[in-house]
Formats: sequence, structure tokens, C-alpha cells
Amino acid sequence: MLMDKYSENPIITVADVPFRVNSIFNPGAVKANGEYILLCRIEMPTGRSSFLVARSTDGIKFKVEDKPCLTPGEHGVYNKYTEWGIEDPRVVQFGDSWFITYTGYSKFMPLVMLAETKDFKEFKIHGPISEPSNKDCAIFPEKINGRFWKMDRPSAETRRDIWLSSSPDMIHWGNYQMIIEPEVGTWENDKIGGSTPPIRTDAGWLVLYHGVRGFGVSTLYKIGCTLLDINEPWKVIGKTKEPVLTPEMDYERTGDVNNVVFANGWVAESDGTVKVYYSGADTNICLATTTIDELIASCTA
Ligand code: BMA
Repeated sequence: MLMDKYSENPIITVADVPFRVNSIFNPGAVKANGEYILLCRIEMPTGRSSFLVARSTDGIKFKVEDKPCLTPGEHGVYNKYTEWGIEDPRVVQFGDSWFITYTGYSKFMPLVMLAETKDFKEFKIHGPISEPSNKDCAIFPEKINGRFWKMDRPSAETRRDIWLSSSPDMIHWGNYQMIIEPEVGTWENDKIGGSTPPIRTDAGWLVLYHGVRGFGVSTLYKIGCTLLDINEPWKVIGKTKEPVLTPEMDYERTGDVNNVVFANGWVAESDGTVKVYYSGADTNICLATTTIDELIASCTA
């Protein structure tokens, strides 16, 4: 198995949240000074999402905080772009700040928001870094050729591809280019989107992405992996032919949205293993482990 699902999944459920929520899922993940921090999406009873922090010393047993750390209404002049909720945070570190890209959802439809924090308590909101409709944005964790880079998914009505762009300051973006489109007639037929922030490896940037295929009224969300050139990240070195994570277990098959595995956070350990924090059926938080070497091999096989 390329990814080993933890035997006691899910590792976090609504039962762990000390106040009323519909679901807790799709966390961004970081490891800082030996502590694992998950920035979790919680869907409130209203159906609108906020963020909640969970902390752990072993990456498995998490303690969930007792109130949200960031809500849609804490976006000041940008509140109108987050009115229907904030979703699916991806976190990267530059200097002593964590930068978070996430979906702001409103009547304008999804767009990409950028926030910055040093402690996951106070957040500086930089505002939208895309127009609608766009989501699934992850920033590369290092500058490449002196510029910041991000991947995202402009979800125009007729196309569902992953795009790349670059910026001198993380606020103003350009150099837009399409890098990966769905493989027609496969598990990712309908649309793809970047999942986790890239991890630097000797072989290239490793990225998890999600692929979707619809069957009648239902859809299947699975996860694949791709490897991008270190200095020219628009060059795709390889891509898995088969998904690396698929919904199989009850906790992935049945929930608010059936048959979904979705990940926007992972932690690379110094021993070459990787902890993938993913969600089953948009309802819980699960753990799967793998290695950098296996993921690279799956992209180049
Ligand atoms: C995507 C996002 C995710 C969600 C997934 C499956 O479009 O909205 O938040 O987990 O769909 O429902």
C-alpha cells in the first residue's frame, strides 16, 4: 500500500469539538518546534465554515481548542468575500510567519484568500489573491528564482485544470500558466485541483492533488500525486497513473458528502516518512502515512 491508513481513523471527529459543529474536516497541517498543528475547517450549525486549531505532540492524538481561531466575520473590509464561510486552509512558512491560503465563499462564488499568522491566534488578513471563481490554492514553501509561486484552480464553467502563477510579494500575481489538466476517461476525468502545499525533494516538488469523477448524481473524490521540476515548476516530471488514496472505509464512504477523500495538509518528517492529514466524506479528520521515496516512485513509474 502506497499510503497506510491509520488503524484508529478517524483521529478527530465532532465528538472532540467542545462546542456545536456539524463537521470538522480538511485541515491544513504544520509541524513547529516538535508540535503538530492542524488548522481545521469546522462547519458551524449555520452551514458556514470557520477555522479551529488542534494541537498534538505525536501527530496522532490531537487536542482541539475551545473556540474558532478565525471566522468569516473577522475579515474586515473583505467580509463580503467570506460571508458564506472560509474553507480548506493550506499553510506554508516564510521566516517566522505562517501564510495561509484558503477559500473565501460568498455570493461572488469561491475565491482565494491570503492570511498571515505567527501563532495561529492573531491573523493578519491580506485579502483576496484571485478573482472568483478560484480555489485549491497552495503556495510553494520557498521562493523559486526570487519569486513566490502558487498553484490554484480557476474553475471556469468549462475547464477544471491546475494553474501556476508567480509573484514578487505574495500579493500581486502574474505569469499564469496551465500545468496539469485532467486525464480524460480516468478517475480524474471531471476535474482536478491541487491538494497539499508542495514538498521539496531531491527529485522535484512533490504535490498531492485531487481528482473527481461523477457517476450520475454521485461523485468520487480521490487523491493523486505529481512531481514538478525544482527550478521550473511548470514542467511536470511525472504524475501517478492511479490514485494514491481512495475512499474505501465506512468513514470515507458515508458522511456529509459520500465517497470523498480530500487532503490539504501534510507533514514531511526528517526520516523520510510523510503524515497525510485527510478527511473522509467531508465529515472527519484521518491520518495516512507514506514515504517521500514511495511517492516519487509512484510519479515516475
Ligand atoms: C471540494 C471542496 C472541498 C470538499 C470537496 C468534496 O470542491 O469544496 O472542501 O472537501 O469538494 O466535497
